[in-house]
Amino acid sequence: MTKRVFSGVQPTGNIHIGNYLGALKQFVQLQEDNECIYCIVDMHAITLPKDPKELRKNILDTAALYMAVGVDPSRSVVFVQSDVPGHADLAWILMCNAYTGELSRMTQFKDKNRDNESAPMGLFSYPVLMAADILLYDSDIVPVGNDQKQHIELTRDIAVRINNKYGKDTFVVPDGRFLKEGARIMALDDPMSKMSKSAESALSRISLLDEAATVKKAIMRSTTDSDGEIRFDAENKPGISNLLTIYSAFSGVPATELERRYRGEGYGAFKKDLAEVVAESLAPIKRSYAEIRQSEELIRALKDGEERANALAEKTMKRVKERIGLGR
Ligand code: AQP
Repeated sequence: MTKRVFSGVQPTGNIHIGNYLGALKQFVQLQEDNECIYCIVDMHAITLPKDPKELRKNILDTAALYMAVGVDPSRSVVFVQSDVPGHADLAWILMCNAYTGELSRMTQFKDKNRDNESAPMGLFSYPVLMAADILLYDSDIVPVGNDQKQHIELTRDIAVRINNKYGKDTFVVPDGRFLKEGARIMALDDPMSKMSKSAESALSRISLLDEAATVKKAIMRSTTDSDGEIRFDAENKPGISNLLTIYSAFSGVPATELERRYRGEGYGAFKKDLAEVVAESLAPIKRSYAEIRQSEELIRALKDGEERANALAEKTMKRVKERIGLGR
């Protein structure tokens, strides 16, 4: 049975292989048999200050990257979040049904806020906006990386809470979809932290548009350990295990087979091959991105996506407002 799929990425620049392997790769696979809605979540990007010109450029860059990795706007709805007023509308309704206690427990808020009393309210409440993004489209499945597990749980909790109050079919209760491999790619220079767009060191990540030389530099300098054995052991050998995950995800060769292939080889040879595998996988994405980013088709696709997304969102908002008693 066809399912409704929703997901999004923030247009905060530097879309990296973690975003790709955890989320974007799933976007492409899922469009084969599902009705997919993929959003560039620009309203999430302003929870921390952003240069307006850069933000607008990043929105188009992100949309072009969606298409460059294989998201097809003639099959999937591809649009920009702020083009659909329903997201903010629904977020307010959900906020009135979310608890400050549960939001205070969100680890991403705790990580970014670090007890700062002048942290923007948006940084505190954005998980509710994310819940609105998902519930607005009656989504069944949300393909995301592991770092979003807590937010998906919150979305489910809020949906169930509102369904209990206003009728059980007010919202579809969605499920997260996390890949076995690639759901949590770690930083190359610190395999105990997840790879992130906003990390200060550029050597911590590989961005999808990086040149082959940059990819090689980041991989060759990545943190490993001193025992020299190429073996998957996330707990005791997080660096080499992360590299094995990346190698396996890009090449399709299971980690156990890679362990066998590289038995007795040094980390240097392994890293050199991995750099080639990653650079070769990124090359067609980069080529396709360069074409799409300049084409009129990009703007046309986003305009079409805006219309299709608004039509779906308006239907949900009408139902939800009726249930809650809003309007005349
Ligand atoms: N390291 C990761 N491994 C696997 N998946 C990841 N995702 C993020 N980092 C990893 C997944 O990518 C999708 C888009 O993420 P996002 O743009 O919404 O922001 P994020 O999760 O906050 O990602 P970043 O890269 O760490 O950004 P910043 O530094 O701006 O906070 C999501 O599905 C996410 O799970």
